[in-house]
Amino acid sequence: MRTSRSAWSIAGLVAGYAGLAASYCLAMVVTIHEWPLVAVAEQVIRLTPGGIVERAIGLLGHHDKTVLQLIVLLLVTLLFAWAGLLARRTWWAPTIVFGALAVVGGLAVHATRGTTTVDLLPVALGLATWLVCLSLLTEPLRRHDVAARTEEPLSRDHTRREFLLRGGIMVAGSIALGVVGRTVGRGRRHVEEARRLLRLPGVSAPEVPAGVRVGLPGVTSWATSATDFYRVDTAIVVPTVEPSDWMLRIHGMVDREVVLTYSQLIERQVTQAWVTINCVSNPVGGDLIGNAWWSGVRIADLLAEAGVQEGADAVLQTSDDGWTCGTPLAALTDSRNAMLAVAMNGSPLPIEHGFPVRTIVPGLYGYVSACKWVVEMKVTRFDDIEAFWTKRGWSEMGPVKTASRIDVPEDGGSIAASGGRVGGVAWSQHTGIAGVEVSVDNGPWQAAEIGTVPNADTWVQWAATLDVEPGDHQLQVRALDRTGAQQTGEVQDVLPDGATGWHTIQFTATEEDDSDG
Ligand SMILES: Nc1nc2c(c(=O)[nH]1)N[C@H]1C(S)=C(S)[C@@H](COP(=O)(O)O)O[C@H]1N2
Ligand SMILES: [Mo]
Repeated sequence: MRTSRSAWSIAGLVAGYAGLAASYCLAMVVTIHEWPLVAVAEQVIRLTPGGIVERAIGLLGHHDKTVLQLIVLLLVTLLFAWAGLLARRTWWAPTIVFGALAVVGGLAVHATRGTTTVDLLPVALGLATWLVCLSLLTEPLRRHDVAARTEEPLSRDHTRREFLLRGGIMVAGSIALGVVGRTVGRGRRHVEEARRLLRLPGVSAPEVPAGVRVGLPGVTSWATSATDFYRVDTAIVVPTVEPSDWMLRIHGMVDREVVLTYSQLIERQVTQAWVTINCVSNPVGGDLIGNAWWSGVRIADLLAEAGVQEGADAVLQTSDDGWTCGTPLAALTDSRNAMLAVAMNGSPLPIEHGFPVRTIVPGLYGYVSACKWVVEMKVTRFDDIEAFWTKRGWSEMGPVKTASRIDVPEDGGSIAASGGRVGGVAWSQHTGIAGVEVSVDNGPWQAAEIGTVPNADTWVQWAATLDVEPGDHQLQVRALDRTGAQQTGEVQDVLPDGATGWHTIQFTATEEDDSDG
């Protein structure tokens, strides 16, 4: 007996819903926005003549959107079944149906909110899931039909079982993805809403100080926007913490435990500063570094209220997601601006950067200090603790190492041989940068100009003018910190406590001024 039409349409349906579930789940995990199906429904409302929409709303009351989504869902359900049927004869016909559905979804997403690559990912994943699932499901059906023609009963039973097994796994997987997406999406939407409604007293918008820029196009912006800020964490799904649920507990080797709610925290005196933070796993010349205007509450004051006991030298910070880091107590109690930050660049922290509260400590790498979604600080001794990364071989102390980077020209780029400009950034947080030098082809070091910065906790921009022979050259950069120490040229990898070495690039000097700066 040959396969029935219904088996093929079921294959189309199961594959179709698996694709919807995958795209829904991804949309919920990577963005806070609605998923492609809802975007389609919204576009239908937009494109339908006003009169019809009004009559529909009159008829259906405020259920109109739900009804519309159900209609769209019913429509795609029919298309899924049809795609399955088409798969009986050709592989390309269902591919076109699914492809066309993905294009409609992509266009709707685009029209609803403009597009970044991230917004289109759920559509792409949905399409890939459709095609993979459909081919996995139709493959046993095809074999079944071959077996039916050759009257091989054993193999027919086998293909039936395989079809049911694969279909069953896909249905279960789709349900699981739907549940995950729903849970993640609901949490995120709530928190995003709470974040949008927050008003933070004492938090001001960033004003980029005069003089920080060297005015060379291509050099990384001195102030980093939240969207351009690097992100490093172990969270696959970003923790979503409601400000109203957030609490910080300061305990351990203290005289009095301190417990703070979010509203108690933001009532306190706000401290604000430009601080550059970077990642210990940033390789020489890498871009895991950013500079922002942070607003928050000084940790030193909170620790003083708790009363730190004799013998403590560390604070074990714990994130809402269980991640931990051990921070030298001295860096949290000395005069530097170590803070529980609530805002980045004048707005509540983005969820990815630790909303509602994260730690910022000038001068230390992120992995020992910059705890995002921080909920607990335990005053303790380094001898008694192990934190997430120190367990994995990274150094206990994480002072930032003086470093510098060439942004212009990029490696392999070109500049004018006569008067060509080169530039980049240099940092040595909490010590400060006193100067930057460049060297061409291992020649003498030549001083670069540097921007003037408001404090020792940020990076500086630098630029220099070169006069070299036309042709291929090598360029190196090194920084001098404010204690007079030279950035080391000794090459070391990022493990265990940060990379060292001078950033080195190759470039071509050209006769005419066709620099790409
Ligand atoms: N909860 C949590 N906080 C964390 C991390 C993490 O994995 N989980 N990573 C740290 C590391 S290694 C760095 S470099 C900084 C990066 O901060 P950003 O993502 O805001 O740039 O966050 C730190 N805080
Ligand atoms: Mo990091």
